[in-house]
Amino acid sequence: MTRLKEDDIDEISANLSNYDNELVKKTGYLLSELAEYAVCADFDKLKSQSIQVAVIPMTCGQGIIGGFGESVVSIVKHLGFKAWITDSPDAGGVAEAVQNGADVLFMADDLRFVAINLRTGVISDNGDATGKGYAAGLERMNKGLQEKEVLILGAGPVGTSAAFSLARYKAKIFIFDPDLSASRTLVEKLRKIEYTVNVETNLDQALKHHHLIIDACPADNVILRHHLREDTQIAAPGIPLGVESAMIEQISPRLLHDPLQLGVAVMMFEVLK
Ligand code: 2YJ
Repeated sequence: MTRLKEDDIDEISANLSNYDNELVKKTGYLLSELAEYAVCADFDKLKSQSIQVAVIPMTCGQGIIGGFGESVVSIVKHLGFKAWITDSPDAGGVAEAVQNGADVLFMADDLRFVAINLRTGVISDNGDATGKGYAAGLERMNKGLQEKEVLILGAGPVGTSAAFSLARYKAKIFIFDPDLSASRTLVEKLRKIEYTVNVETNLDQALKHHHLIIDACPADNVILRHHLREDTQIAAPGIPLGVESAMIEQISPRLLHDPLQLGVAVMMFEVLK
C-alpha cells in the first residue's frame, strides 16, 4: 500500500469547495452525496444527530505524516460532522477521544487506515471504502454501468472492493494485475456471488480496448497517450496516478482522482450505517 506524502495532501483542507465543484461537474454529485450513494443510504437523519469524530495521530512505523490528521478532520467537517485531532497520539489519543465523547475514531498506521463507530462497533477500512467510492464515481460519470465493460487495474483491496461494487452496478468486469494469481483470487471471490470476472493478461492490449477504467494500482505511467480515446473515463484511486503526466490535463474532465477525500467520505458514511 502506498504511503501518502505531505505533498499529496497539503492542499486538501483549503480546496474542499473547489473539489465539490469539480465533482459535481463530473458526476452530478457533491462529495457527501457520492459517498452516501456509494454505501446505498440516506444519512440525513444521522447527519442531524450530533456525531463527534476524533482523529488520532499514530506514531508507529514510519510515524506521523504532517497534515494527515488535519486533512481527515477537514474532510469530515466538510461532510457536516464535528471533528478534532487528539492532542496525544496512539493509545493515549484513543483514551482522550473516548473521554471527550467521540462517537467515531479515525486512525491510520502504515498498513491500515480505519474508522470505528464506538456506538455500534462498525469498522470501515480505507481500501474497501475507496474502492466503493471510485466505483460509484465511475458509475455516476456514466449514468449507469449496466452491461458496460469496465477494466480494473490492480486486484488489491481497492480493486477488489471496486469489483464488488461494479457487480452491484451489473457492469462487465475485466481485471488486470501483473500478478496473475491476484487476478485469479479476485475472480474466485466474485464467483462466490455468482459473478463472472474476465482476466486480461496483456496490459497494453487491455488498455487499447477498454475505455472505462478503474486505476487501483500504485504505478505511474501506465495509461499512455495511445490508450486514451475521446470517451475514456478513468476513476483513479491509485497513488501515484497511472496516467502519463503529459495527458493529465487533457483527460482531467473525465478523470476522478484524489489522495484522500472520497475514501474518507465513504468511510464516514459507512460507519454510520
Ligand atoms: O497518523 C499519521 O499521521 C500516520 N500514521 C498516517 C499514516 C497514513 N497511512 C497511509 O498512508 C497508509 N499507507 C494508508 C493510506 C490509504 C490512503 N488511500
